Amino acid sequence: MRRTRANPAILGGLAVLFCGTAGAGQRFEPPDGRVLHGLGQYVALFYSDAENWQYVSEYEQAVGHVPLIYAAYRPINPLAAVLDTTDLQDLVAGHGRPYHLNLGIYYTDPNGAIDVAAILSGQWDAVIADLADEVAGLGVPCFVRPGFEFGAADGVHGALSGPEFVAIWHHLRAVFAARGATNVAWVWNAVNPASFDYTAYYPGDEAVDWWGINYFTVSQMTASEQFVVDAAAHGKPVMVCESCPITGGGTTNPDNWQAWFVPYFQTIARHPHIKAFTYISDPWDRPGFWESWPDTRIDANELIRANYAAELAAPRYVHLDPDRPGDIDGDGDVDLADLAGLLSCYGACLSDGRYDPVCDLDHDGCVELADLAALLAGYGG
Ligand SMILES: [Ca+2]
Ligand SMILES: [Ca+2]
Repeated sequence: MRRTRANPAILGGLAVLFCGTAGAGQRFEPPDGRVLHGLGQYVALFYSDAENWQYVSEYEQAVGHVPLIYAAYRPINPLAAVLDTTDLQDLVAGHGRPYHLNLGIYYTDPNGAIDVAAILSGQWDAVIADLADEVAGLGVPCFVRPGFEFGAADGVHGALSGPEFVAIWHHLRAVFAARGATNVAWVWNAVNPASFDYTAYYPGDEAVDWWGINYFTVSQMTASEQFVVDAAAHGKPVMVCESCPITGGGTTNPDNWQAWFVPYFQTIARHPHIKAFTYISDPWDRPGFWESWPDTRIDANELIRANYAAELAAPRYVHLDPDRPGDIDGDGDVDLADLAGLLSCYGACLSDGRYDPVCDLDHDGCVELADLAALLAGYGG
């Protein structure tokens, strides 16, 4: 392996030549043509820890790949925070997988109310600072989505006005910045954005890294088209933050492959700037949980499982597989274009805007010689 002995300083120089091939967009944005594979969701109030990891294991076995991103939630309302037992460190480090986090941050108290004045006057800052410290200590990319599902009347944070939402957003960012939480991409996550003026809720291009959208029905995919198109106009990649079929029997009905999954993956393919998705593979109908929604576990029906696994076998999807090949651009081979892609983020770690999880082949938080060696080991393949 003659090439693996190359001097890192020389490689740094080469990286300048190839600058812009990968890692050149928003925080943790993969190269064009790649889509980050995510799974949801960890809800401590609904499942025991053991039950949750059973679902994760079953999903990974059914799909044949480990998702790169795993979704969880965290309240910052002091009245609700004491009820939440989600252990973020355990999520990313306790199961042999350094999952990247898709973290929904919610503001509501146990009665669904949000005390905006308390947030903006700093009364929640201790909780926010604790969360920022926790996130900073995780050592993995964290896609945080504060106040997710804002604006829409049926959204989790639908009670907030645009100015309130924006003010809280900037307040959170300031506390995170003060605590040195730099391993964060800020995701502006809407649901049903055609039902309200979402522009009134926009914190601004400088304060947002990704736009986010949730798809539970096909009509939501259709009605959210303008929002997705607008993201591209702002130069932002889009994450599908929460998604699964909640009509027609979920994944227990094989007809939902054509009815829901086909338009779902067509939507992702039609918009190349949709660069991440999180599929929620959950038994929603389990007694005591979200009983009116169906089972959406990907292995509930064999036809859906097989088709979903075949879709995710395409090289454009980015997994957390331990033996991930060095196909940085996701075109099915490992060649000079992939070497150029990796070199464009060579030397970058999590706090560096050039860091790209696609290039970090060994998932240790930095793009270094070990990643280059892994790429070269499969070069020409
Ligand atoms: Ca390639
Ligand atoms: Ca690495």
